[in-house]
Amino acid sequence: MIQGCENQQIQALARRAPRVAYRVANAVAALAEPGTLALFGFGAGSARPDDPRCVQVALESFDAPAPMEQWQVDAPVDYGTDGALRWSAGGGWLFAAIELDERDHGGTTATAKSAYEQLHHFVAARGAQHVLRVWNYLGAINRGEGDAERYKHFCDGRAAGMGDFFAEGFPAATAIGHHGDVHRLQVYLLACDQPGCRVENPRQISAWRYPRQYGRTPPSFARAMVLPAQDALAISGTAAVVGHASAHLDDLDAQLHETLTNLEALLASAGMAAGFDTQSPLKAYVRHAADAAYVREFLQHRLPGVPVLLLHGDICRSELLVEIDGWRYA
Ligand code: 3EB
Repeated sequence: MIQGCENQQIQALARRAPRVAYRVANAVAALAEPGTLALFGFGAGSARPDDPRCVQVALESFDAPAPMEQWQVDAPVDYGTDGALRWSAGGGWLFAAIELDERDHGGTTATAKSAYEQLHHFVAARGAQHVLRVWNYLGAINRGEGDAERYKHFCDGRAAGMGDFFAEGFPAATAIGHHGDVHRLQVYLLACDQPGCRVENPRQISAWRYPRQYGRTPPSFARAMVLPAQDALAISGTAAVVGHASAHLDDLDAQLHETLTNLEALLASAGMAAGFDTQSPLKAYVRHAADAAYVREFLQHRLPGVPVLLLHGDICRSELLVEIDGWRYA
């Protein structure tokens, strides 16, 4: 039994976790494969077929050719659009994505609020109401000092747009700064008709309890989420944060070690065996392009065989150089 999930009823027909893989493939062919729930391209040059299941993430990949990320479920998939939302659904799973331009909504806070309102109203009207995992990409995330930083405005708007939808607990999440059009906010999520189980990291203060120095509105996310069948852990963006403090300023190698220690602590907290494997894809967000080769070598050495997608992105605290998120299958 996974620690902290003792009260969760494991349903006889618990939903098997979507399979997540990185691959270099033809996008149209990948979309035609059975059960494709979502397909992600990375960077401005990535192909983006006009299909609601496709997202062109505004983060450049350090690999050429850039792999795509594909999510697949064991069921037929429906898909469509609903206003600014694009969605797909199958086998109890729901994918929803929204992209907004801050100039249309009156700034960073209002845009994040609108994105979250639209997503939560859409999800609330569907069978799959349990939002397990959210990804957020915004431009110039560290622009502005202190409370004026764009990330802080994003946190305000996200919390306002969520309302009480996450009163029982936040989803796992990632929030990263992209280098594309600064006005563009991208948010996408994975929801299910069955609940997951939130996991926190005993080495870290829960983000929603961060002290005031990190902003007016603490970040609204759980450190990880066990999926309904307890067959996978969705891991939030994880960096060299210990307690509430950023550790190892200006030391990439030490931040990487601390991040891996945090990832292992999360696996232990979820009651999972240690380590990552060839089935458990991770993403590493690297602030400085010049650090990409070091991060790649470090992870190849420490996590041999683990699929890692290296992306150029800014971590939401300006002193953090790298962040890792991803999936660990049981
Ligand atoms: C941290 O541990 C690093 O605002 O959704 C990680 C994952 C971080 C998600 C978010 C922020 C978010 O506080 C930052």
